[in-house]
Amino acid sequence: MLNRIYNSLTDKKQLAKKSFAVLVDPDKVNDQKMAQLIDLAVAARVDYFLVGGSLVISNYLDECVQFIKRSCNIPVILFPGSPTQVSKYADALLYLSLISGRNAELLIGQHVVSAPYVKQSGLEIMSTGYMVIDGGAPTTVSYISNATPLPADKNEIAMCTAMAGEMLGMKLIYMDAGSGAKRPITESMIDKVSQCISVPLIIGGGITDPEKAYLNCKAGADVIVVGNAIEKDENLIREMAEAVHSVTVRV
Ligand code: 1GP
Repeated sequence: MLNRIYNSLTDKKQLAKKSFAVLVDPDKVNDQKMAQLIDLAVAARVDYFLVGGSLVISNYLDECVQFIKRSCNIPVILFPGSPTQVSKYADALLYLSLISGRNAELLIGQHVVSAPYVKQSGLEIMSTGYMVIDGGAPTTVSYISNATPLPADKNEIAMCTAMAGEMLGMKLIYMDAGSGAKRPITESMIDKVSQCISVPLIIGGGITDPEKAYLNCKAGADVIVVGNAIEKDENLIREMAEAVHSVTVRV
């Protein structure tokens, strides 16, 4: 199995280089919008596109991924809200298990049902311990997952959850306050978790300004994901990418 994308993540982590990922929700874009986003992302040296959402209502997933692949060399990583969101045209797939919740379907059930289909896709599969952290208000992911988010001030629970995920063999940990979260994940939680795991740590949900992205990286995030704020102002791509890439050494 190919490990190209995962190796890029671990190589950057070893060099203390931070990555910036733009999250694209296929329901909210079209070819014209994608063309603009791609131009800005290429100019800003964005590291990855994440494509997916808790709900995907339109049929634009395959087209969206193909459009990105035709237009630039930025790798496309699927961030699926359900097993139907698999596109063979992407480079890799975050194989998410919701380890912060106790919903057996999202821990393992849906994986069992879709395993042959996912394998046949030929995608690089990156097992990911997905942790939904309380972001101050119900988000689509917290509702859809039917699982209680991890309390925002319980750093020790987050730490133990991430450690358990890593020891179970997960290759990435993704802590997410949910799209459009009122309160993004705190630096103290990121610090606590990042010190106890050695796999790359992805952080997203409610990050709306470059300063927050910078502080998250300083605290130990390896990849920053921004979706909502860029949907509102795509010029943020450049500022966010600059902020993330300016962090090279962890404090
Ligand atoms: C959501 O982590 C992502 O799953 C990104 O969140 O849309 O709030 O940037 P935003």
